[in-house]
Amino acid sequence: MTRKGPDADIDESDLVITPHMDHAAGVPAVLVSLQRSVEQMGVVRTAQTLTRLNQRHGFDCPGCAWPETPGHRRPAEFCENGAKAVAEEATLRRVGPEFFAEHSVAELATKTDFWLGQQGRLAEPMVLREGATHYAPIGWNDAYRMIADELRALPSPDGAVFYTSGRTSNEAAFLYQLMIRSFGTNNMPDCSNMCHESSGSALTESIGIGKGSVTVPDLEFADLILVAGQNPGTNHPRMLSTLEAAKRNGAKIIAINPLREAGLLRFKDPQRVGGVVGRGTDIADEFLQIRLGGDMALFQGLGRLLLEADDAAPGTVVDREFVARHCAGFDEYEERVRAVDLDVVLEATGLTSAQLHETAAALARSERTIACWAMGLTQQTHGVATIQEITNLLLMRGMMGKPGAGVCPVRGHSNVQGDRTMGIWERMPDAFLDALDREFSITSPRAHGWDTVEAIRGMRDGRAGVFMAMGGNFTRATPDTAATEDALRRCALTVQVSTKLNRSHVVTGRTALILPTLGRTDKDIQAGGKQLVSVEDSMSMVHLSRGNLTPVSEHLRSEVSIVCDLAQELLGPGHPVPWAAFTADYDRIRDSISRVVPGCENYNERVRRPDGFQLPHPPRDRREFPTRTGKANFASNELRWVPTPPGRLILQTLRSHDQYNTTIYGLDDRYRGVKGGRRVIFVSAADLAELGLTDGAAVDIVSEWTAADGTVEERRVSDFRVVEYDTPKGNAAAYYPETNPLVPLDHVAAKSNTPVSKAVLVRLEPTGSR
Ligand SMILES: Nc1nc2c(c(=O)[nH]1)N[C@H]1C(S)=C(S)[C@@H](COP(=O)(O)OP(=O)(O)OC[C@H]3O[C@@H](n4cnc5c(=O)[nH]c(N)nc54)[C@H](O)[C@@H]3O)O[C@H]1N2
Ligand SMILES: Nc1nc2c(c(=O)[nH]1)N[C@H]1C(S)=C(S)[C@@H](COP(=O)(O)OP(=O)(O)OC[C@H]3O[C@@H](n4cnc5c(=O)[nH]c(N)nc54)[C@H](O)[C@@H]3O)O[C@H]1N2
Ligand SMILES: [Mo]
Repeated sequence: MTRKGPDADIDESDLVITPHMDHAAGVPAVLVSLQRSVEQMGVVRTAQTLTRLNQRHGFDCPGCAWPETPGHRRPAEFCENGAKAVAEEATLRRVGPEFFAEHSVAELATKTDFWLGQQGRLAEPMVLREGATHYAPIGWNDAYRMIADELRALPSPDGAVFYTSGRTSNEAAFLYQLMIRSFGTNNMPDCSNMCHESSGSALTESIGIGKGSVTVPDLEFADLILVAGQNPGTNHPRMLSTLEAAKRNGAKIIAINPLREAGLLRFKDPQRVGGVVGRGTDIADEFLQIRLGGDMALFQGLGRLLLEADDAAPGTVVDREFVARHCAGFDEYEERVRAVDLDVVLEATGLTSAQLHETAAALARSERTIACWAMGLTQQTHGVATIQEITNLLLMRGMMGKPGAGVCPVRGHSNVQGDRTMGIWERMPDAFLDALDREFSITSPRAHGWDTVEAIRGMRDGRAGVFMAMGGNFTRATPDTAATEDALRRCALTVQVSTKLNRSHVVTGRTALILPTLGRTDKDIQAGGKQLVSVEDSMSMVHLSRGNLTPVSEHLRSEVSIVCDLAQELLGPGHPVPWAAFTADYDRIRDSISRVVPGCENYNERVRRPDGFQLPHPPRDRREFPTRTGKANFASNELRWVPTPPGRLILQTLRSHDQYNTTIYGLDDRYRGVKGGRRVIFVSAADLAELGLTDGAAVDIVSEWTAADGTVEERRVSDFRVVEYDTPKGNAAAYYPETNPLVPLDHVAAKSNTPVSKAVLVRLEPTGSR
């Protein structure tokens, strides 16, 4: 199917299913990059953007948070999906006042996420007044006044919710949290709550810092790399070049995933001759096709086998010196995993005993192990414990704070990690708030605020009246779509600072504002001249990003300027923060960051070095563990896994190859062989036979959730096509965000409160059978 123009919407009858592929990238990746870029931006802008993407004097890719290779960037330091992310942002299509005059909000609400996104860049500030059917233009100053008035009218600052997505620059994020805390609340949910919060919670308890401990050179030096719960071929394609380099250096790679994702099997690097004409590089040496939610059992089982291997040859497996010097809690951990029943592990994981023993042997042999993971581990009820178990394995082997070894949570949004560093968190530590207060002579609130799930509850229950989002698509990204939409509709005012049209603009409070902003690719000129922003990647490297495109509309404002102007309106002229000076010259913001944010000393100078600078990470740098015990903690967790009840399936909700979260780039999930549609559910042949369904059948997916009071709640999405697929029996997969209505708001991970998007209990009913 060729791609349709912006006016076409999805027609699911165009769906074509072909066998899924056994390799990622190759020549088609280059062709798709160019085709999508030219379609959206034309030839000139395509050349202007792709040559500067991820280059030292260019801009940081608005796609994923995978780092550039320090020192030796390649001429094309981007991937197919990075090119799509850029095309999507740098598109020449525009959504201006004429568009909103033509389409009522009610009509827009019937459109798919794909159609909404394809309309183009938001071009002017717009308001939806109470009772109105259409958005109308509004001046920037009037918009700021409207927000400030609504915020001040709240009974308490805690009646406001300020969301952040992960594309916001460090400078904008720092000022946004400063404005919010000056106003008086910590209600700062962010996309991270739905993403790597489980990694942050787990690692903070285990090693004292919630970030990864490795760099790209570490990965290239490792001799064993685990890639668990992650689909890098689609979501972090540049990681495949790193994995390929590691393989060339002799590393073994073990993939742990219910789906045999193409990028985990083989990579054909389109920038190398061998990748174009040759067979490419095999990525995974072992593929553990695990059952959904079985990872905790796997890691505990491996823990037991490693201890037994050490019994057989004492001192060869457990790094006794590291454990004695740097760790706490080993005895309790040891006692627990020795008692793990390996039959239960096999049942929970669906793996064979041979696979388990071979993996344990590889871990025991390895001198430099790295564990990488993403949403397959974090978005699970026991995600925090699972990540602690994988960390336990590394600690036992002393795989922390030495070259080629450590933990590697692979972040999502390009600056989600930086936003946290800059203070976007509902639970920022007091030391940070103290420094903020000292720098600006303000008094930040100390009571913790709401995360994403709590914010939805707060709005639903009438405890919040104003919702503001710095980017993202809260309506669609969050679980339990019906509950979230209802919650937002109860607000007096919803405000979206956005680049592109999405569903959060059409499911609104009684009054709604759209504030169009510059993106990463756009030139940002302020009173003090051309401005630069900075970002932090998944490996704690902080560097500059310089947009160079002429914005598609003169009405766009930078996120920094939006925050500063709103803050002045909201906080009044006598406020001690120099908002106007900050907008004029972002160096001034960075000067403040250097005094407030730990590790950012001398920020302006260091961020201008060729590859920027790396933030400190005590376990990585010095084998120091700033935990409560002052040591790396072996966590001891009761084994949990997710059995599939009879007649039911456990559903994971995941990304296709042609989307960025809620932004649908196109309808070609190429590697999985799904084209022309998105309403599909992948089910194993064994389950189809057992459930009496056939490939191609139309089904409703019904989720079942037992609430705290014992009642069973049902949620339903209709008319999904069954696709027979290679996934473990008892498991199924379908795309996010179409299946978000199925994820119960209260189904969250222990400790991190992350929605459990990868283990939804469902049954399938033939569509129309009710
Ligand atoms: N092109 C593109 N790039 C992106 C994004 C995008 O949407 N598009 N999103 C960005 C963001 S915000 C994020 S967070 C990342 C997401 O990156 P990923 O985490 O790779 O994204 P998902 O599509 O959710 O894929 C989850 C993977 O985990 C596997 N999995 C699911 N459940 C389990 C389980 O229980 N155990 C194991 N071992 N595996 C499991 C799935 O089969 C799938 O391969 O990507 C970022 N990059
Ligand atoms: N069921 C299910 N739900 C999930 C997930 C899942 O795997 N399954 N994944 C979760 C994860 S990992 C994440 S991170 C969240 C993502 O949640 P979000 O970050 O809220 O969602 P996005 O789809 O990335 O947001 C896209 C919108 O961001 C705006 N935007 C893009 N660039 C910029 C910019 O530079 N500035 C501003 N101001 N706006 C911009 C555009 O208007 C665009 O429409 O979703 C979560 N939800
Ligand atoms: Mo994410």
